[in-house]
Amino acid sequence: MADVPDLTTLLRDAPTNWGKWGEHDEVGALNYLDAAQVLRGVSEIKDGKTFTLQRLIGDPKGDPVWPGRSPAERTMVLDESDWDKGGKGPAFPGGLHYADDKINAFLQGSTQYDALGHVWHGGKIWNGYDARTTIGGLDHASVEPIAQRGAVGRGILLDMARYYGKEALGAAETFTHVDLEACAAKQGVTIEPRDIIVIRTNHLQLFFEQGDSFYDGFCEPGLVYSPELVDWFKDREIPNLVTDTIANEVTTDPNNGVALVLHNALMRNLGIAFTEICDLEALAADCAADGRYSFLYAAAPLKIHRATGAPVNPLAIK
Ligand code: UVW
Repeated sequence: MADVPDLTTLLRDAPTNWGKWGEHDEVGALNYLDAAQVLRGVSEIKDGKTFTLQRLIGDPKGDPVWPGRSPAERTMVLDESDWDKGGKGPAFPGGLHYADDKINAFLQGSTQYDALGHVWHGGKIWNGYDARTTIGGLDHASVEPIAQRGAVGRGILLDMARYYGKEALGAAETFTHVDLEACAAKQGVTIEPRDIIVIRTNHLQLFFEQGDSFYDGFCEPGLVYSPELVDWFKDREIPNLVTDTIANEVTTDPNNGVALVLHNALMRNLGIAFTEICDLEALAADCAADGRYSFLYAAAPLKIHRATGAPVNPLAIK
């Protein structure tokens, strides 16, 4: 596309929440999730059905990751073979044996929370911190404060794949806040202020079906930027956007050719937490079966000092 604008130009007039929670804030819109929101989420629990939303790390069928990242590698460090003759197994009184392993993983390479300082443009990250404070590790708005705080509230599933009558949304398909509202209406549920928005596309099913060709012309489906969409998220005080795609939004905006506009307009500017690569299949099947699309959502990523993101296994409890 000719004349792709830079993000600074595109988002020149876009609103921010910088300073709203003080000059030292590092968790942004998660501040909306106060005790009243936790109790509102708890009130959605009716029968105790529990769903874990993390995608398996080390899936024998493969781990979908953003192009340029690689899936986690798990290495066995100790197992029973280490106590074979000449092995390195340590000798403990009483004959204890044990298994140990480690992983080498992109912190953004599985179901994960992005730190608010994970993306930026124009030299400023969330809350106006200087982007140079990311060098060597995030001095501000790392994932650590999000991990310390956690995200608990009323979650609402918007099953966009079912709404469009598709098994999975295809590459580059887009939808808007108006479509989210229409999906909610069809599901018989209302999107309330401060809801944690959980969007199902089932797009990653195509990763498992297509293999390497999944990455040809990589462009995930998802929400697409407009000033009205940004206002919608801001006015409803949405704290957290959770999806089952790798990057939570259409990868390249078809209207302007810019990559990951909403990472900037929603996360960098409004402080909305992004949770990516969730597995929403069991939850979605249950919601379709019982017609209840709201639940308690509870998640806390791993506490990792100065990190850009961290793995998480969110819970949805109905
Ligand atoms: C990028 O921002 C590049 O990736 P993600 O937020 O999906 O981890």
